[in-house]
Amino acid sequence: MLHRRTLLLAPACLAAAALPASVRAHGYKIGSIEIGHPWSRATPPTAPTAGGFLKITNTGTTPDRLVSARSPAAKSIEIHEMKMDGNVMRMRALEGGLEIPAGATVTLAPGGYHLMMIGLTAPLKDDTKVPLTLTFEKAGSVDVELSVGPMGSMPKGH
Ligand SMILES: [Cu+2]
Repeated sequence: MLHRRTLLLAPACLAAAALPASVRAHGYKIGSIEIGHPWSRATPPTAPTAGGFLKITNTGTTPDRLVSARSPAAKSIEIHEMKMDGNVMRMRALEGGLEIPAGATVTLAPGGYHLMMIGLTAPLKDDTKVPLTLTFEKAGSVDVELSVGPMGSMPKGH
């Protein structure tokens, strides 16, 4: 009887062991839109802004558009583009949002497109999560969490 009980428990243990892996993958989905690994960086105590980075994939057959983002961690969030203007790097807000073409992945990363969290309510701390709501023109709104990494952290390749 004892042996049998052990066997019955095993699948539950396996399921529990598998859970952290899916949490680590850190992805979200709404309609045809998939959000991969949203992240940010810890900020110094007086920093007024922070960047938000993620991958957005449109698995559908029509284009969609990231139109807005909000978070309790910031007064407002703008969608920014970074571009070389001569030899000066400039940021500008994308007023109409960011288009996600059908079948494409758009990456928001340091040095390119990013979310600009403006008016932080508190400094972002390493190894915490920041709630974020993304709104797409067609797919609607999805709640995600930004994983906060160490100050100045960069994705591989930078
Ligand atoms: Cu910016």
